[in-house]
Amino acid sequence: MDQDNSDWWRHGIFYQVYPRSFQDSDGDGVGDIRGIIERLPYLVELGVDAVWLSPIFPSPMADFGYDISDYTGIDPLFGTTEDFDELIAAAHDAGLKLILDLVPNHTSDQHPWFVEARSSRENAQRDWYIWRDPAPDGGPPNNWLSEFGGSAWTYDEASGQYYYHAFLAQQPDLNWRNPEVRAAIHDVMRFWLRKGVDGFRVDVIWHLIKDAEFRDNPPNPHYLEGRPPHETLLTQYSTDQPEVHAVITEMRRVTEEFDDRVLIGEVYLPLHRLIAYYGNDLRGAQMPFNFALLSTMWSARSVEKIIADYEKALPPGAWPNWVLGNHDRPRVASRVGTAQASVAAMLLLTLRGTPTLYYGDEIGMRQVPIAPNQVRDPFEKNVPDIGVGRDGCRTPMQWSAEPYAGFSTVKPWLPLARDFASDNVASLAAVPASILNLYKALIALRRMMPQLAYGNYEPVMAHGDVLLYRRRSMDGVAVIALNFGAESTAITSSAIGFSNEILLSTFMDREGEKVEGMLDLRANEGVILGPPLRPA
Ligand code: TEU
Repeated sequence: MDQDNSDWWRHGIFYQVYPRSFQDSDGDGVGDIRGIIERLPYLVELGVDAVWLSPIFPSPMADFGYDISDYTGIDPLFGTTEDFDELIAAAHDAGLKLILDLVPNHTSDQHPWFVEARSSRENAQRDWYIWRDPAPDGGPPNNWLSEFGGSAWTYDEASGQYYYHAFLAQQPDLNWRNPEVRAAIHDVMRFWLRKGVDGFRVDVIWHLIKDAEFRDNPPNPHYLEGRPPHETLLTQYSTDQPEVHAVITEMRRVTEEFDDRVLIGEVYLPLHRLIAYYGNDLRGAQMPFNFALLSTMWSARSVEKIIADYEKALPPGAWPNWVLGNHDRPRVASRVGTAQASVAAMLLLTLRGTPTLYYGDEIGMRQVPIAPNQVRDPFEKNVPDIGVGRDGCRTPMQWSAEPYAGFSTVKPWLPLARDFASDNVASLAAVPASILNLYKALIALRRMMPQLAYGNYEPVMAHGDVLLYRRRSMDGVAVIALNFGAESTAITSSAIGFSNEILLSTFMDREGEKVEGMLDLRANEGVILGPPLRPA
């Protein structure tokens, strides 16, 4: 199938780099841009197409870069503007697209815009943020809660008003009802797009517009004891307002002033609300992130249901996408277990829709235990001891058995996994059936078989621990059989449909095996079947 270049994000495989933890090049224990440049050959070898960087802009780092004080600069911790320009050029030379994190919902409280806005009620930029008078009792203007603990309103003594922050008090929300704010962020987008950036992952895009009347949020009847306190309320009035879609369409238009760019939206919402983020006539985000796999029960049946519901809910023409991990959620290898991490990899890379990999998942990195005195995440600091900490999934990439895992020459900002001496890129690359080599093989197969990238998704069955589906296009059919269980099992070939051979097993030892009559699956095994591949 011929695809023009504008389609790259549909067939491409995305890879999220958390810059603080990818590669330190200057010996300060924190990853940086030059480190990423050094590691581009690794990403090329892995076979991914696009790299998304979590924020690298100047920031007081109260939320590790999601509190930006200058949208068009580079934080010295990560390098210089020249380093960044070199990164874009090197990525493009290597055939990789580069996606930046756009954080338009809030700035740092140190951003000059907020410093201005805060300076007085009369300041011309006052309305760039969300200011409200105190309630009659002097308390916050309404009951909205910060995701990171406590009220979402902070009182500003000097001007006698509260400002709104969905996250930390150091992250005041911008007022997206103000056209000047929109124009300012559009210019930020143009600044990076002109430099050649291939698109944005837009942080908390469903938060941008809040209720015009600032009504109280209702209680959450499904609140579970032990969950973070902000979940005691629904976010009915503080997020996901109908007017947000016009705002996103404007952002989309800005990306379309340039060729072949992509807009990805971070959206944590139930499916029926999520799909609205494709926009009317698909004029919203091309890819509102689909996080369903992050929170599902890991069983054949619940995963099949997620796929079926998502496929059914997608608006006509909307392109699907799938995510197994990110810098906010526990590592997939810890959620589903090491044995199932390979099955999860095969699932991610054989589903219909663009996959986004999270750095380190390809070497099976697990949550790293964080001792109380090692906690860096402000969420964990503000809402301690209930397991919300995000440090454990943000630990340094394990490159080799060298000191500090080849990530740095000094003690890194977060602890390394204790098993890094055995579980690292260098050692796993040398083990033929390692998870790293499985990822490479899956990515290569997806590239060789257009039906895996573009084919229809056809459910076959979810029975016991087995999930079976087909991907079909004009190029042919692929059958995927995944065993979610720790026992071996067998599937009759009538379920598979036709005689095939095994193209790849998660154990990487059955390629070329003919399947007639029965397909045996070992415990925790997944296989891809199809017509024999013609040698390239
Ligand atoms: O995350 C938004 C978001 O939904 C998180 O608040 C999530 O619920 C939380 O991390 C618990 O898993 C984005 C960024 O990805 C996150 O790193 C930032 O801290 C947050 O926005 C604020 O910018």
